Amino acid sequence: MGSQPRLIEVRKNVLKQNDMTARALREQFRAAGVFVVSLVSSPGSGKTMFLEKTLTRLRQSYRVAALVGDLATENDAVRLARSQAPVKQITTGTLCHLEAAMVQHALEGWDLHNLDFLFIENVGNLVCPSSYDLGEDLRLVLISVTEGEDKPLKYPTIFNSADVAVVTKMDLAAAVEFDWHSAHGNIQAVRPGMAVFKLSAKTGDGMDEYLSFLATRLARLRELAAV
Ligand SMILES: Nc1nc2c(ncn2[C@@H]2O[C@H](COP(=O)(O)OP(=O)(O)OP(=O)(O)O)[C@@H](O)[C@H]2O)c(=O)[nH]1
Ligand SMILES: [Mg+2]
Repeated sequence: MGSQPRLIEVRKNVLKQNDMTARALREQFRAAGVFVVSLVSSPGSGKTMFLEKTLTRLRQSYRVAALVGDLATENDAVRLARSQAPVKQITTGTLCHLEAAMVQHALEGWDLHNLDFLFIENVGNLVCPSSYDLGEDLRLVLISVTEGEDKPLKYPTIFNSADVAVVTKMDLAAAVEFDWHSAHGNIQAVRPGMAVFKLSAKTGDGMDEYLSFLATRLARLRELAAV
């Protein structure tokens, strides 16, 4: 009982420090004109496969790179590197989320002016990453059809901290009797008006719409910078 207020105080300070670092990162990203997207989801939703396809497709027209967080392995960085884009792994040890300072550290030596898009795959977790700003322009939350339509209702904080949602593994929708209207309704109940894309990273169906959305957001960023 007695230790609880102190724990809350320590947590507040950690978050405050993270917000300050995230603000510095955001300024750095703005100055370089790079559009930064972070990806959050539960373990195994398909972040890495989706990101590998995204990097491969965008690389044809844009300069792209990625950071990827994982507790213990470098597996995802190895997979993402198949896209030929520059990729760096951040291993968090026991931490279930990335923090702004880890992103800052991982970017040391990278000239952000040479990039159009930077992607950050967070550690697979639907709870921990929600309170940690990474300085990103867009936070994207993924859910896959195999997880159940109720996940937005059960994990509202992560959906509230995100800007767009992607429902992936649509190629498996029929097999698991996925109910799109229910899932979409639950996302809207938690975060009214949120843009939702449905796609399959495996087959590529639905990727075009999402990729043009990203292109539009980058163009808007560049227009604002030119004013
Ligand atoms: N059928 C199908 N399988 C997919 C799709 N996307 C990913 N998968 C599979 O789902 C499994 C998990 O995918 P990952 O990309 O590793 O998921 P992740 O979210 O990066 O996982 P963590 O980093 O461990 O949190 C793999 O076996 C993928 O091949 C998809 O669109 N369709
Ligand atoms: Mg992954």
